[in-house]
Amino acid sequence: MRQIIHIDMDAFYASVEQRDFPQYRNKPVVVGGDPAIRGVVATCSYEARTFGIHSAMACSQALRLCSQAIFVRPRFEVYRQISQQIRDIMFSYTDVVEPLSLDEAYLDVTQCNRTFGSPTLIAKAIQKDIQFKTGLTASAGISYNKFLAKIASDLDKPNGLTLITEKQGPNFVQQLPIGKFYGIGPATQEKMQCMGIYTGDDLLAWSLDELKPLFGKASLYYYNAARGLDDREVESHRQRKSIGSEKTFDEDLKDPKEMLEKLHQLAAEVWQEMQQKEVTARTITVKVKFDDFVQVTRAKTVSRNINEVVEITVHLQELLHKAEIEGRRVRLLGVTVSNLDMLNSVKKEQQLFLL
Ligand code: DCP
Ligand code: MG
Repeated sequence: MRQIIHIDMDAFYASVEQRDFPQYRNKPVVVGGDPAIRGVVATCSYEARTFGIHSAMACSQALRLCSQAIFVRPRFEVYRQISQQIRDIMFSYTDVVEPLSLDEAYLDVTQCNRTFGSPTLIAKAIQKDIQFKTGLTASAGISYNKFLAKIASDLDKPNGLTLITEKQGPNFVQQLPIGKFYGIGPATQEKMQCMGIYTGDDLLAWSLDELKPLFGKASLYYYNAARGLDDREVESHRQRKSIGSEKTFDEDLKDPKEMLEKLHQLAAEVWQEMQQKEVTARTITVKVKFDDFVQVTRAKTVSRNINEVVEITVHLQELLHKAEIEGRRVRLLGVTVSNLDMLNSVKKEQQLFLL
């Protein structure tokens, strides 16, 4: 039986703003667009939620609900850095971490021996580490599968911890409104409600053969979910720290122009891999090994994420020059990019806004 933890930061963007700007604390803070122009609420502080403000609401509506609300623009760069800090903490407990967005992730801690291998104590320790390192709170859900762990983390927000045991699972699911099931969005919810399915208990009455013609491939997932079962694995793509390519030459290079050419080829390979892995990067490193096996690296960190191969190649000459290659023989060259970020999630996070 698996031991899964789902961690979700509390009012993430808004909590970060309240942390960094004390004047926002205990106040209704809305992170998102400008209410004067078209814009939506990305998230809001718990104080703002008491006025009925929530994610995806038009900012103009939020302002109508709460005239004293403080509207702030998102600072993605800061959120991303914190997200990385949180991930590092998670990876110190298990290798099996699946981030879902900047502020939440699944962890499979079945093999984790820390804190006596108790998933509840592991979750508590992670929450404590997050609070200590970032000054922010997270909520944790613990269960024997992803479906229930995610639901559990939402039950006692903020700064909560909820365990759903194997014994409680099936009963718990029975009373759950189907809109809360993972993967059941508004459209499916409506379809199910038309069939008289409002809760897990209602769904339980349907056999797999009955569900199949109506829901196709998703049927088995729904059928199992109604029984508190979910066999999806936590898919960890352990975040790579860098992507690089290097080459040792049959004959040492003496001509700086030729060296630069080789670096361009290596950069093209790196760029190709970056595209395959859907990552972006901010640091470019050139490695040079001389004929006496002395090795130097020269790096440069740019202020914006790399989006084009030229944003790598444009720096190669300068970095090569800094390696002091003039008049020396070079046996190996390498290009590496680091400070990686996932392109997908970056895009997704930004698309959530229509700023
Ligand atoms: N987000 C967004 N647009 C949305 C929903 C969320 O930009 N429609 C962003 C802002 C949130 C972050 O993603 O801070 C995390 O989303 P959550 O749904 O986890 O919301 P919060 O962390 O803000 O609140 P909660 O305490 O309910 O988790
Ligand atoms: Mg959250």
